[in-house]
Amino acid sequence: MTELERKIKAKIPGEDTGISIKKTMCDICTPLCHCGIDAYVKDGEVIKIEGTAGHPMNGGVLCTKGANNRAYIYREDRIKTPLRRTGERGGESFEPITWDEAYSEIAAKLLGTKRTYGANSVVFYSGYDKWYRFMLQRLAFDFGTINYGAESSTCFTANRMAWMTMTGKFARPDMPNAQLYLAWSSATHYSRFNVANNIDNFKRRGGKVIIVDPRITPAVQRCADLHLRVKPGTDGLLANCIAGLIIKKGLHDAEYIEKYVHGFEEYAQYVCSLDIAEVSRVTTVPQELIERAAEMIGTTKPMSVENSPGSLIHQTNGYQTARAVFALSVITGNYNNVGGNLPLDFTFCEQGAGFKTSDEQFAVETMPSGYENRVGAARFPVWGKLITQIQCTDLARQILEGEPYPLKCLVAHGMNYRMFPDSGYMRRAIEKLDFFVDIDLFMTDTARLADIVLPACSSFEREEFKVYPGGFARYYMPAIEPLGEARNDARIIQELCARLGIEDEYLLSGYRKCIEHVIEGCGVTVDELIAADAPVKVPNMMKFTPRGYIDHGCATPSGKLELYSELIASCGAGLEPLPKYYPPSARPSEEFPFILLTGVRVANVIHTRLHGVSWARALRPYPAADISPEDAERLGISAGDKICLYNEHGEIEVRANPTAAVAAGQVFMFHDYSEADVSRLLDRNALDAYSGFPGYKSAVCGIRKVEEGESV
Ligand SMILES: Nc1nc2c(c(=O)[nH]1)N[C@H]1C(S)=C(S)[C@@H](COP(=O)(O)OP(=O)(O)OC[C@H]3O[C@@H](n4cnc5c(=O)[nH]c(N)nc54)[C@H](O)[C@@H]3O)O[C@H]1N2
Ligand SMILES: Nc1nc2c(c(=O)[nH]1)N[C@H]1C(S)=C(S)[C@@H](COP(=O)(O)OP(=O)(O)OC[C@H]3O[C@@H](n4cnc5c(=O)[nH]c(N)nc54)[C@H](O)[C@@H]3O)O[C@H]1N2
Ligand code: SF4
Ligand SMILES: [Mo]
Repeated sequence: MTELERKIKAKIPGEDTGISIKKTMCDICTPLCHCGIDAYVKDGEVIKIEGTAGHPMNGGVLCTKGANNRAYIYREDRIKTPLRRTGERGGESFEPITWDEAYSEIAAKLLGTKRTYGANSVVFYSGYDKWYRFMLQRLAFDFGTINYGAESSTCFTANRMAWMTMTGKFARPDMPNAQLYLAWSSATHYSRFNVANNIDNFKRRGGKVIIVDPRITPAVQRCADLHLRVKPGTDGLLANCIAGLIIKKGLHDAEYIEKYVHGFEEYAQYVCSLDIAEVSRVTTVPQELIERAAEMIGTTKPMSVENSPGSLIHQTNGYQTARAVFALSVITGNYNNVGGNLPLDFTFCEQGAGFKTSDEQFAVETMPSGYENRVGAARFPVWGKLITQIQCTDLARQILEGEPYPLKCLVAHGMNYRMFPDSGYMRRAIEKLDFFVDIDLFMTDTARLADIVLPACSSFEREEFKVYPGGFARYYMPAIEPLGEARNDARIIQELCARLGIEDEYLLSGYRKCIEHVIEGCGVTVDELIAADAPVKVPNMMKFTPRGYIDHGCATPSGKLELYSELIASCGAGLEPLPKYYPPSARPSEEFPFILLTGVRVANVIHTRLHGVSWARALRPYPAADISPEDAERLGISAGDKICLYNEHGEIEVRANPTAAVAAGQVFMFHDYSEADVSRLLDRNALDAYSGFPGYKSAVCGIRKVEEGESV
């Protein structure tokens, strides 16, 4: 081997080896992370990746999922050209077409449908990716439809709604200045490694940590001073009971409450009426631990509270639970104070980077009239009042029933029907559509239902604006050319805008110009960000003054922090203005004795994205349900045995993974496996009446061992 061959084999960058390092980012998981990546590129191909050293998010590290980026972007089922379906919906028959043909067909169909059924019969949708959404929502509104929605109908937004109901804004924990961190559920070492780092650092500098989680998670093992191992779905009762104890002991902040809080008396009356012995029985948390939690929360100041983006609010009582949890920050006077929870004005894509962008305003500027009639807004009135999107958990119903008005076309960026409860129901709805366009990187089971499939780009193939905590902004340039004829979503939106004859000067001028517009006033330009080729500290940061927000009057109906919500009261009968507890929709029975928690995160996969990537798969080679060792023993089940999870909605075959992390009577099963789709076991009507969020964790099932030779 020559010296040069050796250097190429070692992937050493240089002119002689033809290997260069391009700075890009990982978008496999949430925009809360989007870690920096050094992509080693040779002949237009990524041959190696590393975390970017010194990056404000990941500082050189990649997580288990991010390490799969090469395999992910080069997944075998990448779509390389626009496709037109030629056979049955859901089948394999597609023919390649040109972009021009694809756009002509889409524009003709959308405009024709608009003429016949009205613009509202066309729905625009975004799956988990978020970076182009501010343009997509605007395109939908420009087109004239009120129906734009996203995966956010099931993710995080109910937390945002809970904070908004009480304070008028979202709030973030001020962990660097807190003494006590109350983590209402925490599996962040699997789901959000930046938050995991925050907890580890917090603990290292001597902070106290309370974690409320039914499982023993890595955060519990590493950091918890107190672990409340709550029965899933009973958290609202626990939080309210703790509030009652704080008030009864006089540990609440009476001066703060007097000045800033609306509805304290009604709230105090309710929470003080809860009987701790009964609460202990229902929640399974020992009485002395509930008392210790109340003592710690009432006396350790300042306290920051946080709940995870996808567990509490995946219960059918999740929104009220989140309100009950956040109320603890208010009654102790921690809200809007240093080390407590700080009101947050979002930076680009709902991030907390500390400077102001105008993307949310940009998205809704062209909103058509009649917006109150968007999908799901009447069925879930609190959602309808607070969130400027459709509630997608009502989408399949409206497509299938055509009530109150028909929905005929769906243009989706990254649709995944399996993410919805009773996933077959959403699949049937899509099958009924007159016209379905899916824009995705991969030929997924959902894309196979589409009339036209458009190939999208990965984060390595596009330019993208990103913000990071601490006031950082970054403008990534493509590391490689798009694969095949793939185009990035923002370009597709721009081109579709033109083909639909929409005169929107921003959308028509493209992504970069739109970003320039939404970061006006930040004190930095896109050109400067591109030239820096590294995260830049933005000059014009928002200022924080303790109690500054509440002193000027909150953006709530009363102008105060509302424990009694006037917004909910205005929604009419059946909804409760106090954050009162009600039990989750499903209760274990003799027939289905286990609580089934679907989608609780595991370290190696994320939604649909990595199930088919062999590296990721190797860590959990088959769909597996986590159960307690006691239950496994009782049922004669050993690790790796085939078991069947069943309930009245169906059954799936998985492998057993007994683990002491799980308490008896509970089953944890990750979602989106095509061969074992746990969302089929969910009730499509088990939805939170306030937020419309699905009860992904409010289900029950039975477990049966699958005998040799039997198939489920
Ligand atoms: N049972 C159960 N179901 C759940 C959950 C649960 O806990 N349990 N969690 C819910 C939550 S919190 C969420 S966020 C959702 C996940 O939401 P989903 O939208 O289901 O998430 P993904 O599968 O990651 O992405 C959807 C599609 O987008 C494609 N995609 C990736 N990048 C891009 C891109 O840049 N452009 C385009 N056009 N497409 C792209 C992917 O290939 C994929 O096919 O699932 C929800 N569903
Ligand atoms: N590896 C991986 N990471 C991900 C994702 C992924 O699919 N895979 N998805 C991303 C997305 S879209 C999201 S929304 C986030 C979600 O992020 P998280 O909300 O952190 O995720 P989960 O693991 O679903 O839930 C966290 C914890 O909630 C606990 N829990 C479940 N039900 C209850 C309950 O009723 N009460 C209490 N107190 N705790 C409960 C679980 O035991 C778990 O330990 O993760 C993101 N990160
Ligand atoms: S998947 Fe991992 S590496 Fe990628 S952005 Fe998320 S945390 Fe970072
Ligand atoms: Mo999510």
